[in-house]
Amino acid sequence: MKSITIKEVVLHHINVSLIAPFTTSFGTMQHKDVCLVEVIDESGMSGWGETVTSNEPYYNEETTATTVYMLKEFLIPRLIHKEIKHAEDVHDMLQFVRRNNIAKAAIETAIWDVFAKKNGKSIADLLGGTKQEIEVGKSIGIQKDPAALVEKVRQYVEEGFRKIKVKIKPGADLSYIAAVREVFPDIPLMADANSAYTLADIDHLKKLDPYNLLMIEQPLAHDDIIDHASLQKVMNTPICLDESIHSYEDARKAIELGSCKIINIKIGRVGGLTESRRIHDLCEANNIPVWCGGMLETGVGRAHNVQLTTLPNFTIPGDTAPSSHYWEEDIVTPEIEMNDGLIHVPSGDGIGYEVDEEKLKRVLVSRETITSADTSHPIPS
Ligand code: OSB
Ligand code: MG
Repeated sequence: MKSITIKEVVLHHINVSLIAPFTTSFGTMQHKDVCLVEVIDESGMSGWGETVTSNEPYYNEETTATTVYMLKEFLIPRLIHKEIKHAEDVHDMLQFVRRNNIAKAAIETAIWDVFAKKNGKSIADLLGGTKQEIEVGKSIGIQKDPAALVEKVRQYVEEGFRKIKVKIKPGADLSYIAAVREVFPDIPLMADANSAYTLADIDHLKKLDPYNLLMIEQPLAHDDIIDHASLQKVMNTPICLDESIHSYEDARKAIELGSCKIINIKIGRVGGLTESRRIHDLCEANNIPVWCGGMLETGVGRAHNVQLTTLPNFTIPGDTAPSSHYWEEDIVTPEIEMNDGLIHVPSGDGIGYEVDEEKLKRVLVSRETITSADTSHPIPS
């Protein structure tokens, strides 16, 4: 394998608007600032990553602004001008900084892209991915009433999505799920609570069991794995963890405790592709199916999700819906497209999609280029 050395990093600050607001139990998202991280190696080759945050720290503790700060003050200074033998090594090189996983993943994934391109392979090939196409599900935000949700579900089922995920919160749960199940008794259906409940809601949550959901995602606190184990003992519906899993170690403990039967892997939340694959492999060895979650990414983050999902234990359709479900125009060419509920994995090197300079310009706020390791902080070597 050919190693790489980063010559410079370009931070492309963009501002993008979703085609429609997306509501979860923690709030509504529509406009967001995103930082696209372009690493350029000594031969002039580029790799791309994305900070999959939003402007507010409501999903986890990071915001776009904190990821940019961490990148500039700590993460880029640690990596720039150093020989990187394999993209796999970057995760450990960044462990001197605690947490801040979305910031770490933005540059780690960009390095996977440039490393794969340098070696003439796709990221999927380098990871050991086996699929030519991946199954896609649709995550639907909280709607104004159950009837509105049923109409959305109808539209997405007709479009061919292989799984429907419905956001829920107290006051918008049982009646919504019941309404969908009445019209669609057999579709693969799940609910995502984004930590909106506590153990005091056990009896209420158990009322979801008769609806034959594929799973309920993150019903309890964002930092919990103990109460989820208690809940899983009394609920038939499989629990899937999202917010609680930041690392291989978190996954190992959750599996050991019986806190979940399924894990949602998000590249950003776990700090990159290397850790995503480790969690995938651990889950595979423990008969825990995984699927790839989404963070309303632009084409760059979405492309990385497609590459990761080619690994064999991603047996449940992910949240990687096509570009047109989020943006009037995505920033990559071709856009990410779905046919019959499947995304065809691109054959090109790296992330397999090109960032389109003309499209990028239309959402660009500013660009900054970092060429040195200068920082006022002591950085380990
Ligand atoms: O919990 O999976 C989540 C979006 C933003 C933050 C958290 C989540 C989500 C989604 C959307 O469910 C998934 C997508 O379509 O990208
Ligand atoms: Mg979730």
